[in-house]
Amino acid sequence: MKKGRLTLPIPEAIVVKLCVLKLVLLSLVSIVIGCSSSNSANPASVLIFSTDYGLGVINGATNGPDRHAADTDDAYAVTLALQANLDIQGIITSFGNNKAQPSFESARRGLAILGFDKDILRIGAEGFLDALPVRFEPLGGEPAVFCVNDGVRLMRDVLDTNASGMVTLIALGPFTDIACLQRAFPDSFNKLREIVGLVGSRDGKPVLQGIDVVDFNFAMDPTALGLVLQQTEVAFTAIMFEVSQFGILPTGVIDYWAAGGASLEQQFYGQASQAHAQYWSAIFSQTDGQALFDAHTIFYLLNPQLYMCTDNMHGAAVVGGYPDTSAATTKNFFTVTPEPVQRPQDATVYTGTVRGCTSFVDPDSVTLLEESVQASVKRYQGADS
Ligand SMILES: [Ca+2]
Repeated sequence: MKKGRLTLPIPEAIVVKLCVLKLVLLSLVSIVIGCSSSNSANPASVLIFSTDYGLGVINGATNGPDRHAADTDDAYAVTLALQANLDIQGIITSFGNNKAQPSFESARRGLAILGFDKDILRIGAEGFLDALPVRFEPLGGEPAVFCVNDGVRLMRDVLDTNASGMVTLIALGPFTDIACLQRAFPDSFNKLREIVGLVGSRDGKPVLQGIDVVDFNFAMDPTALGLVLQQTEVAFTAIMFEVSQFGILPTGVIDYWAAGGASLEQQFYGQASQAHAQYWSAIFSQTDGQALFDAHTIFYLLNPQLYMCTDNMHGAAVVGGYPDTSAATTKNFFTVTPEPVQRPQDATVYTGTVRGCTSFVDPDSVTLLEESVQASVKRYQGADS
């Protein structure tokens, strides 16, 4: 049974996200080696990030209304990909951890300090699909679908200029733009090699350190996830809560970086990570620092052998109401199970087949993830170096 439901003095604080459950407090400040890109399952692949990047955004979390800082884990997924010299051709920022525009600015800053200045940042969805029931009269080749934006168009262009099966889409935020891509440009969408998303749990009701939390990337736009789930052309790997809850960027490292660290890059990433880490540490007493959960997607891409994954699992997105990020009131649940589960009658249910990753093969992999993230904050050297 679940126990210890979060009761905090401010109502919005109940909105918490999938996060870490590492019981061992890490205080080492040592800089350690990262994982080698030679472990990559497909080092030649092209990446697109769909992300609610929030590094350094210190207020307006959860798409605006919450006063606290935005999550910073998306940034560490990107630094892991840069460290491995993966070919990133699109970074689409959406609502989620914050609004889409601040998310874009956050990503621009986070990449600029690393010396990454490719023109691949675009603004994506400002809100969940059902909130924007606008359609257009057809215009030539333009789709009549309401959701298309600069981010979706860049995703289409990247897919259209690369060979089929070359592009992997890393889903780190609400699935709104991904669902839009599938709706508006299905031929482009179907060229995807794979979607690797930070989403899903076995029972759809994750509990972290005794606190009920929500599957944030699903909860922000349940219908969008459902639409992506039910399509059958593109493989979908879900890095699930059961494993993504592990791994942390310790407060000791963040504070060391913020005080100057070993480089200007570390200093910025430390300073930009402090506010959310402090918010997080105040809620989850068994950990101290920033949860790394989005970073798991790239760590998985680079080190698939470290994850326990099962093909052909049954995904079911139960959508019983509007998007709701409160674990206490939500009627939306995304389950990934070896066998089909009972579906409620009073909800829309989207189903599909996914590869579900639920644990590490070795507990030491958590440490390797943490070390890799810490080592990844450094000046970008370019994909050809
Ligand atoms: Ca995210």
